[in-house]
This record gives sequence, C-alpha cells and structure tokens, in this order.
Amino acid sequence: MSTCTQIAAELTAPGKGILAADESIATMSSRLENAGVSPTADSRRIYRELLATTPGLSDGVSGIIFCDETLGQVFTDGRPFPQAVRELGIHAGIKVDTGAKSCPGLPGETITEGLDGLPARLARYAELGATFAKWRAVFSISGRTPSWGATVSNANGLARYAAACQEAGLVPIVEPEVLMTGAHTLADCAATTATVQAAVRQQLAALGVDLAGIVLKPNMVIEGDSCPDVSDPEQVAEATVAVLRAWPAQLAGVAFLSGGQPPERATANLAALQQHQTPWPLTFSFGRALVSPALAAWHGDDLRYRDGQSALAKHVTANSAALRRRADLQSA
Ligand code: 5MM
Repeated sequence: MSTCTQIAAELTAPGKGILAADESIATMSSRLENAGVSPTADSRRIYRELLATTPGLSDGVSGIIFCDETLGQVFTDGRPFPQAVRELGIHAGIKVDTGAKSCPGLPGETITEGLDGLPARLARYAELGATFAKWRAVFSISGRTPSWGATVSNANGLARYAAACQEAGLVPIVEPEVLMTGAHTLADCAATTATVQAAVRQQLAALGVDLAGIVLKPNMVIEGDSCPDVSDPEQVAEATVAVLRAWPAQLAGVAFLSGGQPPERATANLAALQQHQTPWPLTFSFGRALVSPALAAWHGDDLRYRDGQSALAKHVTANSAALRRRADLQSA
C-alpha cells in the first residue's frame, strides 16, 4: 500500500471524519470579529488550539485542516501545530489553494488559484509535518452558471493540484463545491453536481491521479437555501448517493462539506447517507457545522474555553455516532 493510500484510509477510518479549521486569515478574522474577539494572529492561534485540544477529539476526528498561518504557529507549550496534533493521534492537513478569484472571460464566475509554485510549497508543508492537503473549487447555480468553461477550468485545477500532492506524498482532498446559495431545487443541484463531478473525474484520470490516494470532498445534493421545497434527509441521501455512484470503487472515501447547513441538519443528512451501501466510506469534513457552535460558546472569553471545547465535542460525537450507524448496519 502506498503512503497516500494508507493515509487516505486513515482519514476515512470507520467512525471518523475531518475537521475543517482552514479559514483564510480574512474569513477567520471576520468570524472572530462577529463573535466579539479581536482578530489577531494570536487570537486565531488560541482558537485553533482550543479546537485541536478538545478532550477526546481523536475519537471522532482523524484529521484537521489548517491554513498556512496556523501550520507555522505553535501551541502555548511551544510545540508546532503539526507535531502537537500528531501527538494527539490526528493528521495535520493544509489548505493549499489561494482562493477563488474572478475568472477572466467568465463574468461572475471564479477560478481557484494556487498552482504557481505549488510543488515547492507542498515540499515545505510535508517537511513541517502535514500529511494531507485541501483545494476547494466553487460552482454556483444560476440560469447561466456554472458555465462549461468554469467547470472544466476548475476541474483541471483540482486535478493538477491532486497530481502534485501525490508526487509530494501528501493525500489531496479534492473539494468541488456546488454552493447552496440560491433558489434552485434538489434536482437542479443533482444535475449540476453530476456534471461538475464528471468533469473532475475526467481531469483526474487525464493526469493519472490514483483515486485510492485521494479523498473526495463534495457538497451533499440539496436544494438552495432560498428554495421553498425543503428536502428531508432521505431525499438528500438518495440524491447524493445517486450522483456519487459514478465514482469507481477504488476511491478512498467521500468526506462531505456542510455548505452552510445548520449543524443538526448536516448531521441528520450524514446519518441518512449511512443507510446506503456504497463501495467507499461516507464521512464528514465539516467546517461551519462543527466550529460555529464552538466559536459561539467561547467567544474569546478565557472562562468559557471549556464551553467552546464542549460544544465542538458534542457535534463531533453526534457526527461520529451517525457514522457508526453504518458499521451497525453492516454487522447486522
Ligand atoms: C473553513 O472554510 C474553508 C474555506 O475558508 P476560506 O473561504 O476562508 O478559504 C472551506 O474550504 C471549508 O473547508 C469547506 O468549505 C467546508 O466548510 P463547510 O463550512 O462548508 O463545512
């Protein structure tokens, strides 16, 4: 088994998911400010340390994705984040894209950047102790989007990133996100997600990416946030698995993003997904659905540090329990 295959299997091990704590400095700063915390490098560091040192975190979390700033920071006791997290039994990952930027030629659409100098950055991240990476491309549904140009360009970026990661010995998390923003229906989301994922598969194959050494991080198939017809967990799960069935069995695993769903809804949908037999594990790589309650409970108050950790632990436990339903079904 190659290193990437082994790490990808560990990231998607039964009962475990991934914590996405990789907000860019700008996003993290604005979330801290909204929670009443002064956004400094140290407050961002303290918050990520709060998350990572949550008691029992490794029972339900196999890996934490950080951004460049955090990967170079240290715990209060002086240990670098990657080392300290590794010593907690958790893989350290790194977001390596540099964000979704306006796409020349395609007004209103974005292309995710970050390929320039990527091999050298990956080598440095591996040296720092990262074992996996993440790159997110975003697609929005409207009457004219996503265009084929944006779909193929972003799929090619994801594939070039994934190939570079595997050459560097890092597992790429491949994240094509169809956004929930809008009034589109579940069926609209299913059609767009299928088209986007087909383009990603084609580009991964064209660049010889080994699917056994990647983790796919897709959106669940779900209606837009202003669509009046709200789907239930069984509908989301059925539509999501129907789209995913196009992926070959060798894919290491699927770790869903939460996409702005309320935490309880994301967990209920994840639980419903476990009812479906699939050749790959279906787990979580949630950001907001895990960290928002923790940030709200802590909001920068030293006296509420443990409350922040308890809020995170509660949601990790609930999602891990949702995954264990799959193990129960398989052994029944
Ligand atoms: C944590 O948010 C990540 C991106 O942050 P920036 O936009 O600041 O770069 C994001 O990629 C995240 O990892 C995924 O979208 C999943 O997060 P959600 O909140 O959708 O589960």
